[in-house]
Amino acid sequence: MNPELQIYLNGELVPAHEAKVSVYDHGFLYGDGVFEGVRVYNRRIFRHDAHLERLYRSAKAIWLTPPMSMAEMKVATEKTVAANKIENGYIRAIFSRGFGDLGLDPRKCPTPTTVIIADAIKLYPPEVYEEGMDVITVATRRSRPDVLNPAIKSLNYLNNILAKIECIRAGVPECIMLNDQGMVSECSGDNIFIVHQDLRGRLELRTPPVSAGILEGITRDAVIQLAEKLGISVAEKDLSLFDIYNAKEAFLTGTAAEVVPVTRIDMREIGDGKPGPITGQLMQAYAELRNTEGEPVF
Ligand code: PXG
Repeated sequence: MNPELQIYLNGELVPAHEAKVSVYDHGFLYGDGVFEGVRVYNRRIFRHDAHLERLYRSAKAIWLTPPMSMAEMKVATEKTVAANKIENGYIRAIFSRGFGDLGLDPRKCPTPTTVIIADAIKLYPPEVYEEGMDVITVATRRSRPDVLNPAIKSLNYLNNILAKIECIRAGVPECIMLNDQGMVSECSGDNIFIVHQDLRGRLELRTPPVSAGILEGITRDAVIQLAEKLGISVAEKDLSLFDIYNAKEAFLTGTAAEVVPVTRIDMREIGDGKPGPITGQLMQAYAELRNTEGEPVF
């Protein structure tokens, strides 16, 4: 923690060491709340509106009424980024259910807690982007949408954390999670894409649909948009392990990871074991997009 940082907490900017939330906050007691992770590039907040939309959709899904409008949240976030002079960094925005009592009943929490942190970001090492990442599938299944929908970016990330612990223990930085049907859903904190080649040699970029039980990633959406612009055919399709082991290329997308090539899955080489050309094209297109899209906020 950088003690110099100014944290937005319930309407005020406070020094990081004073930014404290009650142990009776249901975000802490039950993981009852929602959040967003957003990037700042060149003083621009990348796809801020899309992140705000998703934050408010997540809140609606858990019956949480944010204490401010989306427009007010946007201004508060921009103020926090500007106050900390974050030219390139990461924003964490949180609405938790708020201070309540020890029971589950959210009616005992009169006001949601709002937190906005704008800070530096820790990235994967550059080798991963040059040589590709090694990932595994883990035993932990992604939560079923009818039990706890992965489309909700809730503070309850235990499903993802259990998967993350499995891959860390196996010595790799990310993992593929299957859904209850045994199909590929997503990674612990990233979405997944493959380049599929059919029997006639035609290439298609494929990613699991939202119905596979995933978070509808903002980076995923930006990459789909870029692929369409570049004339690469894209399809949201259910993927099996067979499909991903036989992919010509694979990569992950996420706010923190951006576009990261995957060259090994479950100890199988993907394609020729090197980041592929379509992945390279999309990595470059994404890098250009993120540096130029939007307006500086300070
Ligand atoms: N799936 C899951 C489960 C995520 O949490 C993504 C996909 C990618 O979505 P975006 O919108 O970022 O393209 C996420 C988001 C971290 C970290 O520290 C990762 C996320 C969120 C918060 C922290 O690795 N990933």
